[in-house]
Amino acid sequence: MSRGLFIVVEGLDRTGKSTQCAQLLNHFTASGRKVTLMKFPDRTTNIGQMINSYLQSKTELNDHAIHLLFSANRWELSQHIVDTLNGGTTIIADRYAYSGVAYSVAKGLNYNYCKNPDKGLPKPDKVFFLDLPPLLAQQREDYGEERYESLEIQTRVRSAFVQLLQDNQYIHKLDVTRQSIESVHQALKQELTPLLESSQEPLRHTLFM
Ligand code: FDM
Ligand code: MG
Repeated sequence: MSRGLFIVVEGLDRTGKSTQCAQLLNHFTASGRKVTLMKFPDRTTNIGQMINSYLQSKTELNDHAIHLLFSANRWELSQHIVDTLNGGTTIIADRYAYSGVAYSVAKGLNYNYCKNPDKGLPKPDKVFFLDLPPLLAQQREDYGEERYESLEIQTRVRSAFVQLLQDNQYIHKLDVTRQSIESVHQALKQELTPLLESSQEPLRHTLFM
């Protein structure tokens, strides 16, 4: 049995990540592939509940402390990720360590410092960055409810993502400006085709950014 694929969808808030993850889930399910969705932060764990409370501005936390909690939230699920993939199930993740770096750098934390806690996590087979100008994302529904959802912060988050894209050429940027849900879905599927057709190398814990 071949292992599942680990696919990550990244981007600013309100760029269509969750919609595209759901579309991919439906597509893979319909084509008979075992597939599951993950979302980071996973707000259901104890650590996730602390993160949730912070994002809803119910609690305050030191910038470094919350950075490490986001990473810890990935580490607490890392063995589950490995087992799921080795069990033949594909994972589609709505955000991962790249958001971890981009949002903390946007607050002023050091770029290299931010990358460190996530080193060694399971490495995705494919990372997409859905790119939309922050001004256009801001005009979308439900914007502005949580911490970080302001034009000023999102603009800085995007700059940090641009740096990540430069340093990690394997991240695939997709400009979703003026693109329909369906056309973005088609582009993602097309980009995934070669991966789906080849057999996967054994999984290693090797995330380096
Ligand atoms: N976020 C997300 C971080 O700051 N660090 C992280 O490691 C992750 C995974 O949390 F503003 C931020 C990004 C976003 C918020 O994400 C919650 P959703 O996707 O909007 O729920
Ligand atoms: Mg959000």
